[in-house]
Amino acid sequence: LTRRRFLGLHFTGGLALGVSAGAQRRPSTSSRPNVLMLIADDLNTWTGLQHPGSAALTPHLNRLGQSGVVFRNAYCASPLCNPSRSSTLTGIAPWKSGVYDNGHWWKPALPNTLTMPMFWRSHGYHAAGAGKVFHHTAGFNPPSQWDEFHPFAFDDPWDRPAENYPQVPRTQTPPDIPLNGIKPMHHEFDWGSLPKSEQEYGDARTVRWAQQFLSQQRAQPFFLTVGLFRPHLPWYVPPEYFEATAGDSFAPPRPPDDLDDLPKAGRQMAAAGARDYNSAHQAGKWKEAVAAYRASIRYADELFGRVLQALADSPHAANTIVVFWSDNGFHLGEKQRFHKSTLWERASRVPLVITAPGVKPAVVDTPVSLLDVYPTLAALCGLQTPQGLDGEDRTSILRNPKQLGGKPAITNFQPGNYAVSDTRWRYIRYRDGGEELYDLGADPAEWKNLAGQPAQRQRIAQMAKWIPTTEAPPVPGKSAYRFDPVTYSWELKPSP
Ligand SMILES: [Ca+2]
Repeated sequence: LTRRRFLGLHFTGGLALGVSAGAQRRPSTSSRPNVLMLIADDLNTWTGLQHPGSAALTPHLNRLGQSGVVFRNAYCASPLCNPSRSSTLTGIAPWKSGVYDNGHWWKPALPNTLTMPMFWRSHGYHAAGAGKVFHHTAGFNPPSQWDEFHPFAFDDPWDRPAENYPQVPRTQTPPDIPLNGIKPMHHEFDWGSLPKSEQEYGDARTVRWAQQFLSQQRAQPFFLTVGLFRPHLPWYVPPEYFEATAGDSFAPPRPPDDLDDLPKAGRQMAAAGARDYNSAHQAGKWKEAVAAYRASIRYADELFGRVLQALADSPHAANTIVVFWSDNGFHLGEKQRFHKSTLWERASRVPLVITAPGVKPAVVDTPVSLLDVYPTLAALCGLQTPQGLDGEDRTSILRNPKQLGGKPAITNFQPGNYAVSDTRWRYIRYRDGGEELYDLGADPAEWKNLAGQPAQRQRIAQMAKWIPTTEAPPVPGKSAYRFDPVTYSWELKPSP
């Protein structure tokens, strides 16, 4: 036995002995499992967890799925970084908090809310984070949330203006940017390999820090969150990942008439993400863009694999819950657009895996929400779920994976726009009353909007009942505040 292994056995064995043997760890926390939360950014369902055609991209996530519970029908509460992450990490739905957009700071809106790291800290855990956990622009990651936090290093500091990224050093844009050759370049829309070693990529740095963290023996249980920026744009990854996916010619089918049966609000939502898609298309590089996104998935998987290997090699392997999720999905041409911020499956259905000591591997089709992560992890740790959370404790599904939930999953984007997802049907209703209904059993890509069919009125009425009947008004936007990144405080400007 190596020393590390020995410590691992000692730690595990100490759980039962902790109280009677007078171990140094506090009895109230010594038997708690650790939590390792892994977060991907803009990773859609193109992993082996939900899409067999993508299994080769994600060997490490596939293995994680085989050792835990894969939620095939998991949905974000909002298909955009900040409202998704803020709602998952606070447990408060966007329509309750009013945090609907990336311009909505959650902390001044919810000053007394116990976020996930704060909740676990309040129960004696050491809360550590690395990379992108809360949204990555200034004002979303208060240092008060963490015992320790390792910040994310951007691969494109030249594209990070001071007002949003005061912590990023100002640099000149290198002359060969954009690497994809598509000009004029719009913010972040680029892909290629940067002239630096793999170890210097921002996500690789995040992962090295996490590996180091996991290798250490600890007196307290930990709540460790590791958030990668990939496969978020720009798709800058080392060349070996482009090479690894070069033979992967996967591209999503795009019927030319796909938008014809959408209501006006749906067509507007499609159009809002069309610019970069059109520019890639006009440059003859749509498939190259798809391949670059997939190379970024391949790299993210490799990095998550390193963290999981570090856990397996650590003293904590037998007593750590692992949860993996992505904040939202991503369009690669479906609905003739790129990006997120839609209520279709491509942007709102996400990967979600939970592994925990004593929980048997399973695949679950019951729809769940990322809002369920917080109460479910709390219950798995034996902690009283905080009051006022909008998600549900799903540990009963972990114990009985065939159990069908009674409720569909709700996804919101901006006030008044909602999607309702059950195991087979998806209903979308926009603020102006526009509707879509899809039979995912027959039409998983949501090409045929059935909402106009009289035979579907009853189904629509049943599904519409799940849409919140009251919603919080949007919180004040960034322009309403003076934010000080040094003291991490907000002051409402006087109304004009
Ligand atoms: Ca995102």
